[in-house]
Amino acid sequence: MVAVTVVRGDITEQQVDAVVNAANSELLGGGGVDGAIHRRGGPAILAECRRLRATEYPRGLPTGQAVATTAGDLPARWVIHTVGPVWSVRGDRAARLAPLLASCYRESLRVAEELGARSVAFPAISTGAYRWPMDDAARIAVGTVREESPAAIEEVRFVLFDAAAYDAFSGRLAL
Ligand code: AR6
Repeated sequence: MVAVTVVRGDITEQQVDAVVNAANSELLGGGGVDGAIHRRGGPAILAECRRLRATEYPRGLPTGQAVATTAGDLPARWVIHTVGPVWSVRGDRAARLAPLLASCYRESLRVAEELGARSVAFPAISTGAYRWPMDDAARIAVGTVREESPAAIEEVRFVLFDAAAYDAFSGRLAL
């Protein structure tokens, strides 16, 4: 069974096989986690993202899907890019989008397994620029990882940047 852990810290510093990037469909960088990963990982990541856009994803990576590149200069071996849904204040719309957030975790783990990764670090996808409420994001993230991690994945580490995120994820994990 997968060991799920929660740490407070920076995703770019994690010594795991794969780190997950909270990207956007363009795959060409941005702020938050995405900015930090490209800054610390160096130009090799962007070069592979550009190749992916020119080949497999000319219209961008759809929300809820995941794709891997090199991790460049990061301690990890791979970066798995996924695109979370943007939160909607309309309750019915948010309910329709929640499966896409679960899909980010499921698809990232599927890609990780295909690569041969055994340890994967996730940020709190969609909880920054995309404004998903932290408690609900933690519920979806922890539930999906616990129930749907492939057998070959030994460790999933949630890496939370601030105290509120850490509290939400560790509280959910304790349930
Ligand atoms: N390590 C771990 N967590 C971090 C780090 C870090 N270095 N930096 C920020 N966080 P966000 P999203 C937290 O905005 O909501 C980008 O511009 C942050 O506090 O990175 O999925 C992309 O290009 C928050 O809790 O991702 C997209 O356009 C969480 O990581 C868009 O933002 C996610 O925040 C994606 O938005």
